[in-house]
Amino acid sequence: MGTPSDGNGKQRQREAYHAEDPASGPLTTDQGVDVDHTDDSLTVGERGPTLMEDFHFREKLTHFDHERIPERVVHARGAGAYGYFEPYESCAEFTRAAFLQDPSVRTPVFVRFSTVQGPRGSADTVRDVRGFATKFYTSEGNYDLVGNNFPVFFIQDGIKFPDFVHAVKPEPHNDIPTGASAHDTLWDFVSLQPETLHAIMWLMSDRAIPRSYRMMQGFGVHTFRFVNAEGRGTFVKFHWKPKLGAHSLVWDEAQECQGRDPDFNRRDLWLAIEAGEYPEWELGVQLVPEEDEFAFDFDLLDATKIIPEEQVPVRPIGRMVLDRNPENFFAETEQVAFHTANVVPGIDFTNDPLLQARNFSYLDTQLIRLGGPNFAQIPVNRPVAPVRTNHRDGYHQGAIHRGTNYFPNSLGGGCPAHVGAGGSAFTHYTERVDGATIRRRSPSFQDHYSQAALFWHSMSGWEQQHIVAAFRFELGKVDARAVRARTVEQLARVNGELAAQVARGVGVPEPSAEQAAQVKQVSPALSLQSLRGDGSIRTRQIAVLVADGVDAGQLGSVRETLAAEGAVVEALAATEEPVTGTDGQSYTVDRSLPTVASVLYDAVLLPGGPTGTPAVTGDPDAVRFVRSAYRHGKPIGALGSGVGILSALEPEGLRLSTEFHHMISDRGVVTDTAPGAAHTDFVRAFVAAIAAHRHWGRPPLRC
Ligand code: HDD
Repeated sequence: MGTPSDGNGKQRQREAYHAEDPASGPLTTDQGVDVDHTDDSLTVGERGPTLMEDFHFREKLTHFDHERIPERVVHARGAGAYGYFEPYESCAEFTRAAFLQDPSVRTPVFVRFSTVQGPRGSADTVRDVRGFATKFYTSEGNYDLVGNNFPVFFIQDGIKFPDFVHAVKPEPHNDIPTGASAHDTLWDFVSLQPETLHAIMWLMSDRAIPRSYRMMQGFGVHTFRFVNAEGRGTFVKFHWKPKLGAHSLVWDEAQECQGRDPDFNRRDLWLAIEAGEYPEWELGVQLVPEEDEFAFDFDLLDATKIIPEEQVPVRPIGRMVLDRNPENFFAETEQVAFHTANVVPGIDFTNDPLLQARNFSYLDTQLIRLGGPNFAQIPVNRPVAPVRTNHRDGYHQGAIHRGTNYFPNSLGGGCPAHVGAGGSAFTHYTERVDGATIRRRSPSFQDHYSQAALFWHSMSGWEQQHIVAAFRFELGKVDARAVRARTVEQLARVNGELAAQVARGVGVPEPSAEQAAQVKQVSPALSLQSLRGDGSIRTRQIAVLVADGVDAGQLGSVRETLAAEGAVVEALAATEEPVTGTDGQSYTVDRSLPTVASVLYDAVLLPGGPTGTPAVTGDPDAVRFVRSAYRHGKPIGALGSGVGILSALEPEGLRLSTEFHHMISDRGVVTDTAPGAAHTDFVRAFVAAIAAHRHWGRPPLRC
């Protein structure tokens, strides 16, 4: 990597950083003076006043007092990781961007995932958009793709951003609610600003509660422009598709998870990378020739619209792998500074008014957040490309600049000089724009309902049910009845049945559905059902509930297969004492039931044996565990006596294995009462159930 001053600076900076690492030598002051004692301040006598001359005390406290910087006004809570991007083939036909030319070139990246509404200390599994921001350290300079896990945004023009953010953030009089959109001001805004509706449909869907950052899509949202070496432009939309598929939580589970493990998504990312299970996404692009700019029934410059994948297919162009956790959260994840205007030759903007506003806002915000104009010198923000500017001085200037600081100059040998025209320089795309100064939204931006309806109609039955439940939950938390009613009236313009169901749930009149948007075709690509990924169960967390008397043969066979498939299997028991199996051997317990909960796992296995699982002996934690997994649609495997606990819960109508019927798999509940080790067909069915993630349409439990 280069530095603003010279090529050796980076190395020096690194050395300095490590010299400051307290682990690598004796404790010193900021001035490098060794310290012999940091536990007691300097006082007059053992019980007397503290002395001003204790410079070590004063320095320590002063530094501590200034440890916090302003958190991001949005996307304050996040988690990041390093990795690399590599293209599948050259994209030279469409873009000259160097990092998209050669499949043998790996470009380093840093990615930060985030929630939007909550502060730094809020929980991970809130209902919210997730940020998906990628910094590519390319050979031509840094390129930032600052996207989200939704392909659309809530507003069309960035001048509305402060209004939208004020509305969704905690209310100003009491700073409530934290990390939630279920409150009056957001829904007041939504009910008055129908352009929000499409993104609101996404927010009410399960996309807003991802199971893992590793299992969610990312989108650049805006229409950007690729520019090739001949200067020809092509409109482009960016898509990240996770290799593991896109999977979500259910709302009840997400809420419990906020208490059980507020760091659920952050921990998941960290642990997967530590375990060498590197998350991977495929980068895809939708390309639209410039001459087709007006070929759609929406405006390509409108960030509240998608181009349905069935209309313009997503073309895979490369893959990104995250393979390294940061070493210091503050230095890297907190101080990383993304900016939509960080582009490289070959990638350019369009006149999307939301994007234009962002191109102002991101630089502006870093100036205060990171304390001045030199934040690009912070290691995580530094380009690998050499940096030579005439920018000087300012807070936190780390470079020792030499020579002249203006252009043109002769005294500095004319350096830094311009590169010649047509060379490696970024050249803004030449676009002719005519028009009178005007403060008015284009009529082509006015249809706010068609794509919200497209989304609704493209959902599977269970996804629609979850959306209705989410609207009922959110509006049910809104005190102002008029706001509830107005929102439902807006929903009636999306879909009559949706509006009616929500209206019934929140006790407002059912509006007429006459005005509902017509949908000519659906987009199956929008449903989570179409995003199953590679179908593997790698990194899924499987709980095995064990107790003394567990059938050792069954435990061993299923455990082995699950582990061989890449799943993470944990044995849970009433306490962390090892349990004794039917073979007389002792088996390790990974965690005790009171310290965990079903919401922290993807599936549960109940092995057999006379008293093989704690659920059989009526352990209330175990019974709650199984009940909760069942309600959340999670795969449950039960063998021998383990099946008994399921029958005791009386899922009326669900088919379970009996002595006459061996392995039975019904809506993700896989049971087998056959004696002996787990049979291959049981293991296969259980693995398939885990790969499918969740199972809907289960009958309720009677007990
Ligand atoms: Fe933004 C942060 C994504 C619209 C102004 N935004 C931020 C982050 C992401 C996004 C992922 C966190 C970056 C990080 O991890 O540090 N924002 C989006 C997307 C948008 C969008 C996908 C619409 C397509 N944003 C948007 C608008 C504005 C901003 C319209 C202002 C006009 N966003 C900001 C910001 C933030 C930010 C205030 C807060 C912290 C930061 O920039 O670095 O400038």
